[in-house]
Amino acid sequence: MSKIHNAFTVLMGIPTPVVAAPMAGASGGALAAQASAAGAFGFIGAGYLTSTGIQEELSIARAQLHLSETDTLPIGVGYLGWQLEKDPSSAIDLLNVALSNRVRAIWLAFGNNIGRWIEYVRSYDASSGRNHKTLIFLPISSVDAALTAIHDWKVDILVAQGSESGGHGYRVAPPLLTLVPAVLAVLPKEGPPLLAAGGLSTGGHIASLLTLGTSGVVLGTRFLMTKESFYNEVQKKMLVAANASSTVRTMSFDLARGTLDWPEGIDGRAIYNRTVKDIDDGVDVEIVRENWDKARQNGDADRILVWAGTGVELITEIQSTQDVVWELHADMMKYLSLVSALIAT
Ligand SMILES: Cc1cc2nc3c(=O)[nH]c(=O)nc-3n(C[C@H](O)[C@H](O)[C@H](O)COP(=O)(O)O)c2cc1C
Ligand SMILES: *[C@@H]1O[C@H](CO)[C@@H](O)[C@H](O)[C@H]1NC(C)=O
Ligand SMILES: CC(=O)N[C@H]1CO[C@H](CO)[C@@H](O)[C@@H]1O
Repeated sequence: MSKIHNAFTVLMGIPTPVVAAPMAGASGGALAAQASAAGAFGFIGAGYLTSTGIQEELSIARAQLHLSETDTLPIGVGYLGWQLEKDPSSAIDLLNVALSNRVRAIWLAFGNNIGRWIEYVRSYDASSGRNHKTLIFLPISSVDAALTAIHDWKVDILVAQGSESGGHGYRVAPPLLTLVPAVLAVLPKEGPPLLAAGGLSTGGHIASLLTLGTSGVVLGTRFLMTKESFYNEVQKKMLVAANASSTVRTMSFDLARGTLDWPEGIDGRAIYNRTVKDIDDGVDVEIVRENWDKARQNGDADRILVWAGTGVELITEIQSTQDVVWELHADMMKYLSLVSALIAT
């Protein structure tokens, strides 16, 4: 199999410049392990998990990858900054689970104090007897945020997250085709590698983002639509049926489920349904909350929460994670050769 050779794939030691995004409540050890086993790089979404829950997912990944207790784990763990910031002493426990498992990478997002967690990861790696570097992935949605990540925090991999993205992100994020060139214009020659996230579903998408100058891509929604994701049958059915007009950026579901500690300026892209309509129509939040909770127990598509990016329209089946990575790789290669064949000599 031919592979992609660039700063990102060389740094990670992988053939396919694709990352399966950390997805709170959706990506666990099986999804992460299968993505990495197929030649991409997978993340566990630690989001709302306890340290015991994170350890369970890491053990699943370790078993599926046939690795011993002391081997480096070729997957990452993604944390929500605001969850860590709720209780800094348990935050250390949450981070230590991943660090003591020697994961290859940690993803930090959506906090007011991200620099503090980056410093903690670096100090853990610097402790005596440890011979392991944990790569720091950081999503950004503006040039200002990119400059802080590059110069103040010296992150290892930068992720440009466009407004097309499923799940949480910055309400005022520009579309990817605007954000990526703007960030590339301020990116120093010596890195960090830049990845693109948001609305990407196909190998053609990946080829076009590589052509634009990124070193790889991050896909969430495409991996949500796999056998390994934690979404249930009703949610997966909704994803299969959804089109590009089905998603909206909203705070309705956070209001309904009571997750309101996100930093300023964040909302999330999800499939539009009655929960969104009720909030837009000014229905009392307590009533929306009760209805949402009932719907969640009954699997009622008219009100449940399904995060999804705009690229959801293009995917109409649930596949295994490995099949998704292989298909993306083969299609990406096909598009890249088509593009190079355009040049007349
Ligand atoms: C169900 C779901 C959960 C997500 N959870 C997280 C998370 O915990 N942390 C995070 O930084 N991003 C999270 N994201 C956003 C992803 O990191 C990524 O930026 C996004 O999925 C890319 O857009 P796409 O879904 O259109 O591929 C989530 C996305 C989805 C769809
Ligand atoms: C897209 O899906 C929405 C429901 O999510 C539906 O109302 C609309 O008709 C669909 N559009 C097309 C072109 O299929
Ligand atoms: C009011 C409204 O738009 N309801 C929609 C909620 O989502 C389901 C599943 O996608 C649709 O079938 C409803 O029409």
